[in-house]
Amino acid sequence: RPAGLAPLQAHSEQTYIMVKPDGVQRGLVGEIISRFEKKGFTLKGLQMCICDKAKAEEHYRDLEGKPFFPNLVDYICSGPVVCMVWEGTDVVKAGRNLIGVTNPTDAAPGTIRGDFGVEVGRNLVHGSDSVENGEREISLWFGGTDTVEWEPTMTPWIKELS
Ligand code: IDP
Ligand code: MG
Repeated sequence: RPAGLAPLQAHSEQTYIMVKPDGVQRGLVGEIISRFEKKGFTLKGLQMCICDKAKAEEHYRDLEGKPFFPNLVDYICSGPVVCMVWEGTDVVKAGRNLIGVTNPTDAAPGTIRGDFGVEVGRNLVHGSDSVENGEREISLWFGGTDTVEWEPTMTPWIKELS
């Protein structure tokens, strides 16, 4: 930056992204990770687990009372999920753009749900809807401990601002 100009701040933040059981069973884990990697985001946490009912209910607590809630909890607990923390500029919003809208029927081609999904109850992947919910979800799934501090050497080729 030229002298005298304050450094500009990029909106670097983290989001919680999860490949749901249908995405794992359909062999789309690599595809989904690849889309976030190629976009230029940084993987800061990665683990696999089988979710229990209590955790699924906590994760989706804002949707408790919806008619589809019991099926949603069963779906999320129906097989292994791949849990990830991704970091980057505006990654919460950009991550949801990569994923596509909730119903795969309406999701644009080029998005994960638009390219691979058919029904709202099998929409392959989760992404946090706000920075605050991202923080809540990361601490729920990662306990705040299992993420990794690192910075890719290519960062200056992805981000003008730091
Ligand atoms: P999002 O995943 O796009 O943020 P939310 O409204 O937060 O969408 O809903 C969480 C999840 O609940 C969805 O991804 C989908 O799996 C499921 N879901 C949402 N609406 C419906 C519905 O109308 N029928 C069945 N499942 C639904
Ligand atoms: Mg949501």
